[in-house]
Amino acid sequence: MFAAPQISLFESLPVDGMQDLAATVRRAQLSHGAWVDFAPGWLANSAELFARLVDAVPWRAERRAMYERVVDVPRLTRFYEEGESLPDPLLDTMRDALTGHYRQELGEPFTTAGLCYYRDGADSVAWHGDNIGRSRSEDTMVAIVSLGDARPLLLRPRGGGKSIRYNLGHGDLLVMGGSCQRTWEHCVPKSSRVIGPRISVQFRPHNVR
Ligand SMILES: O=C(O)CCC(=O)C(=O)O
Repeated sequence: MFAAPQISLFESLPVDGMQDLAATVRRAQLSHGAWVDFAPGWLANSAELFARLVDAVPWRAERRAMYERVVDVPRLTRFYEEGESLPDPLLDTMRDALTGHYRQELGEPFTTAGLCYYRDGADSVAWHGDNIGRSRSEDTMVAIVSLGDARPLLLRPRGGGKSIRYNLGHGDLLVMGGSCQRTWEHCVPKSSRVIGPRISVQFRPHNVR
């Protein structure tokens, strides 16, 4: 007699609100040994985490020198160093899930969490690579989980070239890997449209920033 395979209802549900990465993430190979993994909607119920982080994180407004003037950095930030307590236990769970999936390929765990709060379309980050520390000379990974309203994250080859665009929001996961921080740049441009706030959570390994 034919016996239908028994599939537990729970096997198809996300663990801790996160989809199984092995089943959902899709990789795009870029030039020069860079790649991007994308898992739309990786984190379910991301609006709840967004609301908790808005209140729990001691957001900082930074200023930086630019063309002989000191200007406001157009977003709020908070960087959590290795070993520092994260402001919400779900961030630990997310970091550990990412380490679980990528550790073999990355060769080490994700250890830090950088949080950026884009209050509206006027907040942004300019073209850059995360190439402070080992990422200046070594391949590595930076994993971004996006919460709140969607904003485009653009990538282009360093030195110029056609850009590619990911619309990141609502629990989407994007991982930049390989040589991406050295050979490509990324940015979140300003927008004149009415856009609600967004939080970006970036997990990085030791001495990558
Ligand atoms: O907002 C994002 O997701 C990108 C953040 C970023 O590139 C950075 O802080 O270095």
